[in-house]
Amino acid sequence: MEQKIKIAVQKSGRLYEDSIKLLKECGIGFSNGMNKLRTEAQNFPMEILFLRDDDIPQYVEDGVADIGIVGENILAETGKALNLVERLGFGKCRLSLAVPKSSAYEKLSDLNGMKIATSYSRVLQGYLKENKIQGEIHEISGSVEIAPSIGLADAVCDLVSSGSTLFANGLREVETVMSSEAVLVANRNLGSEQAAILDKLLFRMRAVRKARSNRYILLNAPDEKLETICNILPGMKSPTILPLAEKGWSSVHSVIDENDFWEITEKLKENGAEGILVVPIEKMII
Ligand code: PRT
Ligand code: ZN
Repeated sequence: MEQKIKIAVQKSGRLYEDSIKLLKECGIGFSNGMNKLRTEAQNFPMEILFLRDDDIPQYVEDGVADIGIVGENILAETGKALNLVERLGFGKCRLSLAVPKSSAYEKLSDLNGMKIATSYSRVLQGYLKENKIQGEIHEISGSVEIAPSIGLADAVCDLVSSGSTLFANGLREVETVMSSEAVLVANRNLGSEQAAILDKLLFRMRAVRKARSNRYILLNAPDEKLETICNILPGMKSPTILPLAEKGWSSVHSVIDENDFWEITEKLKENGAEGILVVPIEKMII
């Protein structure tokens, strides 16, 4: 029988859509109808298991799944022995400490003696120990943000992305305990066939992610400005230069990082570039 890799992804929730989108952009076709617990890819040796995020590290450690997509916060909290294969750039958030707005909190040592409510007691315990703080941890499984207002705790340690939940509950974010994003994890003892499939998957994931953060740029430039313009453009190797029908002008093509987009296009314009076009890239193999 053909060997497959089993990947565990979140069944529903904040990581679900981006996980599915990433697999689909890797060219992996599968149906993921409601309430399905597992499905087989049609054109890639992969079986997809849909699970609660909290259970994913355990399943991967036990080898029920070979690999999984999970938040670093969950990985750290479950403390399972897994390989972190790749950061995936979505599901970004931070695990932070927050206190009521009225609190006199100024510095970390003010946490000494405080009751802190959290669902992340392992991570918090490590953080307090590292910083030599004696805090009292109250493990609760949900709605951590209401703990101070009902008198259950003096502070909370919870996940934050926009910060609006903390704000709505009259809390002030004071320290970041850890930053987190979705990561691809793998069992430490993958079979050689699964390891080879994982390599293929990684190759595709990197091509997809690289393409997402890059743009293809085309512009026209007078020939006497070509050298300056080529120096502004990073390019994969060097820009492509094609002569235009109009004498003394060339078309220049290159790839730029999305983050440098405005800076680069401004410089290009200042240096005589015209007709600048920027287009998305679907896949990028380098
Ligand atoms: O059902 P299952 O157990 O699988 O899902 P879940 O409900 O436990 O997790 P889910 O879907 O809420 O989150 C999955 C993962 O998404 C987390 O483990 C994080 O890695 C990541 N993530 C990214 C977040 C957030 N951003 C986030 N904002 N997880 C939770 N939140 C919470 C936050 O704690 C706050 O209460 O969302 C609320 C809104 O955040 P603000 O700061 O934008 O107001
Ligand atoms: Zn969960």
